[in-house]
Amino acid sequence: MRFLLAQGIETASPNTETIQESFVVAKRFLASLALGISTVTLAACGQSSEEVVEAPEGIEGLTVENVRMVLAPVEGNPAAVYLDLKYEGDRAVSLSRVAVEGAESAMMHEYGEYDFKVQMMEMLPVPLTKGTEVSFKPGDKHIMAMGVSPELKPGGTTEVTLIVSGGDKQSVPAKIIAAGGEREHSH
Ligand SMILES: [Cu+2]
Repeated sequence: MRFLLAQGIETASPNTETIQESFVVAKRFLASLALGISTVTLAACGQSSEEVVEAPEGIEGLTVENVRMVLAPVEGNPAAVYLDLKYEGDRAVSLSRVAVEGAESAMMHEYGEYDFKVQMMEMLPVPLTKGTEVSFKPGDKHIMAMGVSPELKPGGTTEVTLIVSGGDKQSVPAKIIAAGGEREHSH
């Protein structure tokens, strides 16, 4: 500060108050920088799979039934998972992510009109409030599982995990059904 204001006047005595002030400002600036960095880190953590693994098991008030995975006619193509869920929890949450054991990735899809055609699109998180009932069914909402392991065979079971806002999750067994066993998932 002194150097900027004094314009080369050598006689100006060091103003310790000003120096301390700038020091405080600098510290605040650093603190806000640090805050910015930690916010970014937290946001990144929200996306990590570690969080899913560490999240507590079970979502209070959530019932998931009739869970089945319909394999694609061609091995390795995406499979569709259907289920019926009911939420009776007091805390409003939203179903934001899904995972399917034996699949490299999974996402929630629904059909909607886009570009004058009815097609599949990624689904927004599903709000769950007390009394919510949602059916994931053929031609409607579904979970799409990509990179399905050939070890998942009709007649077997796998595990589907639903994850809500805040990281709570619930895993349920899913029956594996051959393509054509139920109306297929078309891509
Ligand atoms: Cu789909």
